[in-house]
Amino acid sequence: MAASVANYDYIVDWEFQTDGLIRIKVGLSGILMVKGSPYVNMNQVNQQENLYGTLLSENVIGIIHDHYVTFHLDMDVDGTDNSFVNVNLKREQTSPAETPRRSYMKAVRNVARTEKDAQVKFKLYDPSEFHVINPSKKTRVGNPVGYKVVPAGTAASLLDPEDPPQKRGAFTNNQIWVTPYNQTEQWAGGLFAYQSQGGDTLATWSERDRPIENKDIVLWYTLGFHHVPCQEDFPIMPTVSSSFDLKPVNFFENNPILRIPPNVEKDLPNCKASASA
Ligand SMILES: *[C@@H]1O[C@H](CO)[C@@H](O)[C@H](O)[C@H]1NC(C)=O
Ligand SMILES: [Cu+2]
Repeated sequence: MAASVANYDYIVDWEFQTDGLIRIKVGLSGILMVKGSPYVNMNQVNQQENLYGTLLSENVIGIIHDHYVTFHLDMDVDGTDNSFVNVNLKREQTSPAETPRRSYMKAVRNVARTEKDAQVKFKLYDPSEFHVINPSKKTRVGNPVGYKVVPAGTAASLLDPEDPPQKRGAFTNNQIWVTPYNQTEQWAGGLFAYQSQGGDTLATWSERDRPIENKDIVLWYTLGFHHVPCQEDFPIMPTVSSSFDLKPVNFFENNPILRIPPNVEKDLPNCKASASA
């Protein structure tokens, strides 16, 4: 799907792979937001002066900004009643003289009971996996079936939380949120985003801290991009892309692509130029 939103085009691809992985890709292209400037060359700009952007061409500055795309993922893993599990990786310290090793790793599973347990900010040095499981469906060896959200490149807002645009866009305050399914809570920015003072956003809904364990839940994932424009972005931008994955985690009994027949030419869509001639 391609959505034209103001000066940008957002290309959203959903790839359904044979191993059960779903890759969601977002590509940004379009025309930069620019401001006019008296400058025609950087040698006119005083060292002390901040342009809040980049001089892209004579008298044209591309301003620094960011982009957020929030996904409303109405997860139903093997049924509607699911739980969100933060699988937190921790360092385990060994005792002195026990072993030459000093440390190893363990995974601590925290099942989110209410909405506030599922407000997630990403931290490289306190890593987690983010699983959506069906607690009442188990594999042969007894693991709950699940799918995990696997983040890739993303960005978090630098604005002051009380800044009006940030209150309006408060759904970017966390990268992951989980809410109980509610038909009227469909758009992260609320129903009237342009007039909003932040009273009807994902952030205000989540503050109600409703129960989300073993319920019909919605996982919200926000993909962000900071954009410091450069000359190559002008006058029209080459595509900037990022993605995230939904990946099976103990959903299948073993690797699901084993023993599936290989693709042969007759199975593939016929896209040859000669076919349409
Ligand atoms: C559903 O969402 C609307 C809008 O946020 C809210 O007024 C209502 O209380 C919610 N219902 C439940 C059961 O949480
Ligand atoms: Cu941009």
